[in-house]
Amino acid sequence: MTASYCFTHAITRKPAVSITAGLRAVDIGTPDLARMLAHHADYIAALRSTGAEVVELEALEAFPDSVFVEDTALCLPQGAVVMRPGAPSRLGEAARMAPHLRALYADVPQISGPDSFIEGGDILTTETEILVGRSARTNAAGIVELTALVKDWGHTVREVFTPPGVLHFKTDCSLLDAETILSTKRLAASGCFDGYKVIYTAEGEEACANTIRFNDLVIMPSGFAKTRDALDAAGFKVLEVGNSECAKLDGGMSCLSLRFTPRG
Ligand code: CIR
Repeated sequence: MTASYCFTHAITRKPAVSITAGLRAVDIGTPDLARMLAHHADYIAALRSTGAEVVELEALEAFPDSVFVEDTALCLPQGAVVMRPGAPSRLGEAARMAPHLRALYADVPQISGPDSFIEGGDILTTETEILVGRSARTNAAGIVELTALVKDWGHTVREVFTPPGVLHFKTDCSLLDAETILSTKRLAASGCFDGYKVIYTAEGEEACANTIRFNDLVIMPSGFAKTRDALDAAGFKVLEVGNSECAKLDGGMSCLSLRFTPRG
């Protein structure tokens, strides 16, 4: 059973021209749309190379950050939960994703409490657990609601914490296989991965913690040679994709897709 990283489907959304107005913690430059589109095409090709079906959605100009589709839903085999993003400019993205999930899933509940906020970037799903990091975007009410919605779906929801100053829980970690997590030292220090095997990002390469295990590949941002070599040495099949433009908006590999195997 490797449902946590073997997938038949992914959904992506084309970057909008308005991406230059995307949210960022620190302004380190305006993203170059042409370069971002080229990286995005490489990313989709990587997903498809594993045999998965990739649904490419049209750009949404009204939502500058809408390329980061991961934040709009949590997809499990039993159903997909539509999130309620905590960033006000992103709240409407979730409703734009819901019909595409309903086309593939029979069960698509949504987080609906007016005070509940939760973004997919704060959720790491393993074979048995759904770890949800409280953050500036995800609050306790959102986690309580999610817990109730997925209670019969076979995973335990565990609330964890996103380090201060870090956008999302998964900014600092990713699942590599059923028992192995790639993590920054600052995140793992909280003990949230006790019981899992942890591979640490190399010193100074914390920015590559957000990778994805997608079928046989670990897809990671290019430019982090020491961590890449460590993953390689650990036996993972690593593929690097350029991420310089999304990184200007605090986006990494997981943010760019929803990955799932719908059960119907
Ligand atoms: C944001 O601040 O919401 C976007 N600029 C980046 C979202 C990245 N998403 C993710 O890590 N799941």
